Amino acid sequence: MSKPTKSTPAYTSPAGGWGALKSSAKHLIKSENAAKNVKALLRANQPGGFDCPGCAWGDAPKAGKVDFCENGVKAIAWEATSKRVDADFFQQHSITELQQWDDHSLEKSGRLTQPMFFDGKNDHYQAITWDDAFSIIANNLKKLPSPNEALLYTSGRASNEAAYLYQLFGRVLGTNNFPDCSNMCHEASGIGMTSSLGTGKGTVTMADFDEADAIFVFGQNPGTNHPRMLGTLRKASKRGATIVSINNLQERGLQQFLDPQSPKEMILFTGTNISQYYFTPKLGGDMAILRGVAKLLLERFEHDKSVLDNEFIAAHCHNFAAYQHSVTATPWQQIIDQSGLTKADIEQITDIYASKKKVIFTWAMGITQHKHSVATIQELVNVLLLRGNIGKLGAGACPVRGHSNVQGNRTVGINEKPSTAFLDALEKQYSFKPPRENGLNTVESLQAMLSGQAKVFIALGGNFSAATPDTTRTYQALQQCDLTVQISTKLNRSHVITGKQALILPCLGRTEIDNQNSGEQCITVEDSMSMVHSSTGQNEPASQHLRSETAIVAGIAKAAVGEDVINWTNLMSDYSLIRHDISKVLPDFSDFNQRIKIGRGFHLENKAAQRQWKTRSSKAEFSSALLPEQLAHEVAQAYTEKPILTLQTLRSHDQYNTSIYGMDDRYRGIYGERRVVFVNAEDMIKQQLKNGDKVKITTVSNDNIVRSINDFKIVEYAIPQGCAAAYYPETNPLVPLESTADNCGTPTYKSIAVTFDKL
Ligand SMILES: Nc1nc2c(c(=O)[nH]1)N[C@H]1C(S)=C(S)[C@@H](COP(=O)(O)OP(=O)(O)OC[C@H]3O[C@@H](n4cnc5c(=O)[nH]c(N)nc54)[C@H](O)[C@@H]3O)O[C@H]1N2
Ligand SMILES: Nc1nc2c(c(=O)[nH]1)N[C@H]1C(S)=C(S)[C@@H](COP(=O)(O)OP(=O)(O)OC[C@H]3O[C@@H](n4cnc5c(=O)[nH]c(N)nc54)[C@H](O)[C@@H]3O)O[C@H]1N2
Ligand SMILES: [Mo]
Repeated sequence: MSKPTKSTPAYTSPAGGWGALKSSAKHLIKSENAAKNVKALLRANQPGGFDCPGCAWGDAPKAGKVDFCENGVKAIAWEATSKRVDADFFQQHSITELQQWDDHSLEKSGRLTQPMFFDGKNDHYQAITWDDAFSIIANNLKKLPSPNEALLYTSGRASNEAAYLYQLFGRVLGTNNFPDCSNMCHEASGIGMTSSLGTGKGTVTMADFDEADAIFVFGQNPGTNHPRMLGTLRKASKRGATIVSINNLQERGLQQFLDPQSPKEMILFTGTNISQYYFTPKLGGDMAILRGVAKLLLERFEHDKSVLDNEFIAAHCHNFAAYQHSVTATPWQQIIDQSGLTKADIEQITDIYASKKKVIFTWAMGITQHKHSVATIQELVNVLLLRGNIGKLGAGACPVRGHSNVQGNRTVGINEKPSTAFLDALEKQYSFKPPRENGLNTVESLQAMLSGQAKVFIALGGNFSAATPDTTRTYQALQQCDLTVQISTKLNRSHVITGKQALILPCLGRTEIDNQNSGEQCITVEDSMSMVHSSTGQNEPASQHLRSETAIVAGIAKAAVGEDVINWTNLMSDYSLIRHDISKVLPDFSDFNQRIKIGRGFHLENKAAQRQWKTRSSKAEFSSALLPEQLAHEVAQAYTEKPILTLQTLRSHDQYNTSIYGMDDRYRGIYGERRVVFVNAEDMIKQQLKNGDKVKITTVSNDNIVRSINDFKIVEYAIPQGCAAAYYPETNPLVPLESTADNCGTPTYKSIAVTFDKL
């Protein structure tokens, strides 16, 4: 197990606690709308209130108890700012000028208030009516020789209703080109789990966390990205469950947490220890750890038959023999080299795992954004299967989603590779022929734009230009489009990196009241535990010109494909009609409108959790992939003489993806800056670098493209040798477009081979 080194983060208080309260208060006050925000917060994640737009962690089941966190406060305050980006703003600032602003300054300018058009001639966006905006989109779409030259991106904040209408529009138009943020996020979890378990979703609910004997947290930083999960882990830890963290960095939130919602802890200033065990592998080393655990379990099984759940394996699993063979064939030296842990560490992990009856594995981007992510997720599942840890209370697989409704978006059809069953259901419900060939994912969409095969880009939320890899080429791709359209709440990079023409369509946020012809509307979302619940905005809209995402999608659809097949006007006037349609197309949503009225909604059935396997063999599949022959730095060594580090790109405590709330990363001891790179002391000596030195970081690749970012400050940090870390999106220019996960297409944001040049 890793010992804290001399360069452990400067933050020594528990995560949460007074630091979190102080920071929440600061962000509330800075939002200049403090009273409104406090009122809004009390409605977050409550029956009749709105679903926090912060993250996709499940809700605490107790109604009436406040259920928000420091970073939820930031998300809500960020949306409810009193600042406005209106037509005057765009008159004052040209697009060329705005391109020079940093991401923080762009978003901080405030909420977008009215539709704006860049006509390709004048360097300023100009006000436009909604109808004219819809006509411009329709004309551009109609001009395309094929509907497959259109790309319909979705970020995971859109409601189920808006997302459903959006995919329906695309399919009536004739394309399955639905690149989405999932392609950059948990895609590998969906692919790996579907092949192994027949479901792409987590198999646990909140009730399982109350029963688990042990919870293993892989490649995830909940203290920042899912703070409400720390409440769940705290509760589990307090009742004696063992929590094991496996993370490249020693994240503060995974060590100690002081719950700001516990008066006793706050007054006594005594946090709860979260992880009893903490292991810090090399980047991309998790599959090797898991393979080591499997190897030990199989060895121990020779003497002790209780080590594996034989009955479960015999009754429910397929391909066990092939897996055994693959495990036996994996040498220990490879396991140790790739994981960066010792054999004793792996023995200890195995001891803990084998001594617990009910175990949950959770994971996030530290697992999903590597070249061998799919195989790693399949190995997580393999190890769970060995001891029957799927489909019993207190056990299971839990990919912790990112955006608050990214899981729901997929459920209702945002998928470039839709299932035949889903398309059949659409065809039956609406009597039209949806396109059957697969569409393009995020990286493929960029490639299609670059090669001139895609010309119109529409984004339902998000910040595509900043979130995607290979920034220089991404910009070029977008700039080659005839038209780029952004449906957004706040100004961001994607509004100023435009196609030949561009539209900004400003929408209501999750926290705002949504009035349509039939009255006030609620929307629905699905969290990481597959709980579907309704969300009703409370705040007055930021501007009277805003439309809801659903109404904007309906407006585009009506102009582009007319109302012969679908009556868009009708559907947008009353969202319960959309939910009615969803219940017809997706059987799991039967009685949708009724079921969301009860408590905090309903659970979507998960067959794997009931030990029914929707796989080819109708059993849970052991996957027998071998460990990768080489990791990123080993591959890169052939292309340079210089010392190579593997860089992971991650989130600071003061950001939500590309939305930069502030310049601090409290738990990692960083204040007032973001252009920093965390490096191990030994590597600094090897490269003759000192704390505070400025470096140029360059990607090592063999494609003759130079990818460099300048002016990054070296920070000595407790990180395994050979690894480095820096914030996204500043580092996105380093990620080659072609560097994607095998069988999945997710950019390898967590393992980029780089070199440093001292400036
Ligand atoms: N406040 C806030 N909340 C958020 C977000 C946000 O930006 N801000 N983003 C949302 C979204 S879309 C997502 S997807 C999630 C992201 O949630 P996370 O996945 O927690 O996000 P990252 O910051 O990318 O952190 C990755 C973590 O994995 C570790 N790690 C990296 N590589 C490896 C590895 O190879 N092995 C292991 N074992 N660990 C590794 C890193 O040290 C880090 O702790 O959060 C969601 N919630
Ligand atoms: N290097 C690197 N790159 C990464 C990652 C990484 O770890 N490293 N992580 C990847 C991951 S996991 C993800 S999910 C993607 C995120 O990619 P995206 O989802 O595309 O990006 P966000 O930054 O979440 O989008 C922020 C913008 O969304 C808009 N917005 C906010 N709320 C709403 C709303 O309610 N409705 C609408 N219509 N718009 C809204 C605002 O205008 C805001 O500027 O980034 C990926 N990129
Ligand atoms: Mo994400």
